[in-house]
Amino acid sequence: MKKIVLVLALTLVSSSAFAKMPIMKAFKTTYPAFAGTVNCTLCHDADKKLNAYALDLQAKALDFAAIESLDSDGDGATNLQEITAGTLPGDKTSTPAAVDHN
Ligand SMILES: [Ca+2]
Repeated sequence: MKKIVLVLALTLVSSSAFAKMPIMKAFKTTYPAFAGTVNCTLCHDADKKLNAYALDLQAKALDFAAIESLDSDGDGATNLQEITAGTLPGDKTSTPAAVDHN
């Protein structure tokens, strides 16, 4: 029974990691100047669910350019403004200083 649980756990971890890699690689290819700033929080919230940016990206078949002008998280900055500022386009608490409402 332990072997089955271990195999299932490894399979879930592996498939989850593989699911992330193409998006991370595509982001780094699309925005090479900002490749060093990307991590899992680009597309996932604290509960590891897809955030608003990821859902918009998914709706546009992973076409980053198609959602650059959107404000996925509704914080007043476009997704492209967030990417170039190094903030998170799917997290409304992460906002470029120029549009920081706090
Ligand atoms: Ca944001």
